[in-house]
Amino acid sequence: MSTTEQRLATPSRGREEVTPSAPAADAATPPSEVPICADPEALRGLPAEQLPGLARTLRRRLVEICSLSGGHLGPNLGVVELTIALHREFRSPAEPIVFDTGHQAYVHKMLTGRADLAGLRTAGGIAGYPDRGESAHDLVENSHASGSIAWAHGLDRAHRLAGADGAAVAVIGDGALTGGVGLEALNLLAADRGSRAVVVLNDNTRSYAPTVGGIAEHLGALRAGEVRAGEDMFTALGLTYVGPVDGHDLGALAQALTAARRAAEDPSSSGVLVHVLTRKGAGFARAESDAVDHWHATGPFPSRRRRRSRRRRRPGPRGSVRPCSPPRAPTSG
Ligand SMILES: Cc1ncc(C[n+]2csc(CCOP(=O)(O)OP(=O)(O)O)c2C)c(N)n1
Ligand SMILES: [Mg+2]
Repeated sequence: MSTTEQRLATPSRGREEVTPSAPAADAATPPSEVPICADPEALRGLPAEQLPGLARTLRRRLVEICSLSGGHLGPNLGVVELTIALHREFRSPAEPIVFDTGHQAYVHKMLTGRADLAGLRTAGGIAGYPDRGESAHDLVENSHASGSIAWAHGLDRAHRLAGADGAAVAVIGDGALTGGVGLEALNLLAADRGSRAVVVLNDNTRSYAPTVGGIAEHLGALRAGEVRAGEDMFTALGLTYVGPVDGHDLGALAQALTAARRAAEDPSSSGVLVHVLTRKGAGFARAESDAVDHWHATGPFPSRRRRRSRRRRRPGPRGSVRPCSPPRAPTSG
């Protein structure tokens, strides 16, 4: 058993206050919750002003569900806004979104027919990683880090050869980007003119621990404004660089992803890289303030909110799922 697997299997977290909130430290009144829309087409039709409320519901449910089953809570709390924005800009599954490693795909699952992550990480339940048997939106079954850029680029090439439209997206963390397979794929993508692959770099400055090395320092300099867009390593390689963008600002994300799509569709350009800044554990104080790993992975933990929620649920079901369309039935498992 790996260290992560051990942590996932062990009730490793003490009793805590579960108060998922808006991610900005200085956020004013939190928005009213909006039920989870588990159909990406309906999600694209939601008015933008409802999205902060949707993000709030997703965070509450992530905490409730992981308190029961354990899981990769910190990484998923960090990509709530990013995943919403990705599914609004790109038409999955025709425009595939490949999550690197796949440990941060819970929100993607919740927005694609699996709002309650039923039976997360248990036999017959929703898997902790993308699973082709669960949904057409899970194109790649992974768990191994650093492969997403090659996957997205390969899917993009296949689409172009078949005369199909649209982009293919890789969502890769700053940690996974430093893996050799990721850098190999970036090397090929940077010189492939006409590519419509978009690499979304989810930079939260860490894997379990802070990411180290020259790339981490370069990303830090971009974040700090010491290196400007255009002077970055991605542009130097031949990619189009978009960013850095606040990964918890839904408006800024929408703009950046639209700009990335436009650049990707330019036949004279090769791949595009969008540099997105997020915080692992965002919106859940205990995870955000955890200096060790920001709750990268947790076992089940006690949750007062869960108990309150359970009491409220009786006798009728508590609605966290928008009745916009029935969840897509899993094709198996
Ligand atoms: C080849 C390989 N090495 C190591 C791991 C263990 N692992 C799982 S998640 C993770 C952290 C990845 O960090 P990052 O890509 O920055 O994603 P984040 O968790 O920050 O979203 C690692 C090292 C793995 N899954 N595959
Ligand atoms: Mg990271």
